[in-house]
Amino acid sequence: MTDENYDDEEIVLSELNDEELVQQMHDDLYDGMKEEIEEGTQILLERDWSAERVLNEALVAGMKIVGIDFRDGILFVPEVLLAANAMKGGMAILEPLLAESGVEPKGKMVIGTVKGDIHDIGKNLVAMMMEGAGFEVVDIGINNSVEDYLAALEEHKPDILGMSALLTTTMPYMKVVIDEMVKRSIRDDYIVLVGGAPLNEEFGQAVGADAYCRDAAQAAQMAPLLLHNRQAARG
Ligand code: B1M
Repeated sequence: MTDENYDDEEIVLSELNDEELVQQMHDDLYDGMKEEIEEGTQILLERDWSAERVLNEALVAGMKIVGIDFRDGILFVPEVLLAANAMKGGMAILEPLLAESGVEPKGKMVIGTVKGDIHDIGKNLVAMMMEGAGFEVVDIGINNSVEDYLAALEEHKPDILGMSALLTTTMPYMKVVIDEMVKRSIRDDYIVLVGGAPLNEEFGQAVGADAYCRDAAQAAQMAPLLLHNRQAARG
């Protein structure tokens, strides 16, 4: 077979073994190929992969590669938007699986990305995993001001406030929100969880959050524990 023929050959995702398929999905995510990502996600699920495994090994790992080339100036905003859109295609298929819990809500969470920040993939994942852990989640979207957060707390009366930030320039805004809650004497009415790639434990403490969550799975593990401790402390 000549190279030319080889190039013309279409890749049939279902004929790839698991390892090749995951590799191909990383490439397809990089190229923003939403339909292929949806198909690959479906195939892995049909091969009895858990939703968490598909999410972590095929989608999140692929997005990491996109992030590195974005940082290094190899990919630009339009390409990254396409990659994000492809990732959302896969996530939409995983969502019902990650969110299924079928039990009484353990509590309620309001979650949103902070002002000046439009990254929402991580936040969406946290929302899905929290639903999967049995929480009712009110997602207030991106670019939220203090007023937006306070209005959502007032309206939905959640147990937990979750804030997400992906930029070093927007993460300090979390402190603005928490400081305002302190000023209004409502800080202790809520458990405040923060997360996002540039944050760390120290930052979470510095802004006055109850906890920093490294990823969505940790948020879903930590939330019931903190809620339980708070209920126990209040007798
Ligand atoms: Co943006 N971007 N971006 N971007 N982008 C980053 C964050 C960046 C690290 C890329 C890079 O340089 N390597 C960099 C930030 C650098 C910095 O601040 N130190 C960056 C930049 C610079 C920018 C712009 C400024 C670029 C520009 O315009 N020149 C611009 C800013 C726009 C704005 O917000 N005002 C911008 C724009 C964009 C797009 C619009 C193109 C797109 C976003 C699309 C969308 O979200 N709908 C985009 C993307 C996709 C990325 C990267 C490549 C991927 C982010 C992502 O979705 N990751 C990102 C590179 C990276 O992070 N490695 C990058 C996958 C997701 C599953 O992970 O979001 O970390 P993550 O969420 C995790 C945890 O962090 C945690 O759980 C999640 C799941 O386990 N978590 C929480 C997150 N939120 C939580 C909340 C919680 C708990 C846990 O609450 C309880």
